[in-house]
Amino acid sequence: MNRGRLITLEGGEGAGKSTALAACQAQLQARGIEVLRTREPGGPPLSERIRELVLAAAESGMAAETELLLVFAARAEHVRKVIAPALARGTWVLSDRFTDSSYAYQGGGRGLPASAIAWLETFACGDTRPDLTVLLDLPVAQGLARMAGRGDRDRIEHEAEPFFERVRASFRQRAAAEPGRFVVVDAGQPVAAVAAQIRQALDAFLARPGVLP
Ligand code: Z5A
Repeated sequence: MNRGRLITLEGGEGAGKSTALAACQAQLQARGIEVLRTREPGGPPLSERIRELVLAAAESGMAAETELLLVFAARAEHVRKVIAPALARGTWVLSDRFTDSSYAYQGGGRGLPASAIAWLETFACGDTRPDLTVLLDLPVAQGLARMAGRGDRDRIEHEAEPFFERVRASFRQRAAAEPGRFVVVDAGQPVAAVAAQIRQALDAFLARPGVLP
C-alpha cells in the first residue's frame, strides 16, 4: 500500500489557513484521496488539552522553554497516535500548522536555538516530516488588521508587532532554504485568488512522479 502524504499549512496571524483548509481537503477528496484534517497544537484529546495550556491568556508568564516543550509534547502525541498511523494506512494528513511553526514562533519569535528545536523534532516526530508545506505569507500589519475584530485573543496573539515580524522572517527563511517542500502563496490577495494559488500548488504536487499510486 502507498503511504499517505503529510501536507501542512503555515503562516502568521490572520493569514487565512483556516479559510484555505476546507478547500484543500475538498480538492484532495475530489481526486479520490482519503484525507484526515487536523491542527497544531492539537489533534488527539491530550494534545488539545496541552493546546489549552499553551494558549491560555492566564499563563502570561510562561517561560519560552516551557512553551517549546509543551508544543512538542502535544506534537509527540499527535504524530505517534494520529499522524504516523494515518500515513501508514495510506490516509493523507492535512494539518493546520506543524513543526515549522515551532521554528518560527519559539525559534524566530522567542529566540530559542534552532539546534534545540531540531533535536526535539527528531525526538517527537521520528521520521515524520511534511511532504508539502504551503506558507501563506502576509505582511504582519495586514494579518493583525484582519484579526483586530476578534475579541478572543489567545496568549500568543497578545505579543507585540516585532515578535510577529520575527515569526514572518523565520517562516520566509525556512521556505527559501527548502524550496522543494515549500510553496509560498501571497496571502494578501482576495480569498479567491489565494485559493487559486493553493489549488495550483496542490495540482503540481499531485503531478509529481510517485505521489499518486
Ligand atoms: N504555535 C506555536 O507557537 N508553536 C507551534 O509549534 C505551533 C503553534 C504549532 C495557535 O495557532 C497558536 O499556536 C498560533 C501559533 C502558535 N499563535 N498565535 N497567535 P492557530 O493556527 O490556532 O491560530 P492562528 O494562527 O492565530 O490562526 P487563526 O487565528 O485561525 O488564523 P488563520 O487560520 O490563519 O486565518 P483565518 O481564520 O482563515 O482568517 C482570519 C480572518 O481573515 C478571517 O476573518 C477571514 O475571513 C479573513 N481572511 C482570510 N483570508 C482572507 C483574504 N484572502 N482576504 C481578506 N480576508 C481574509
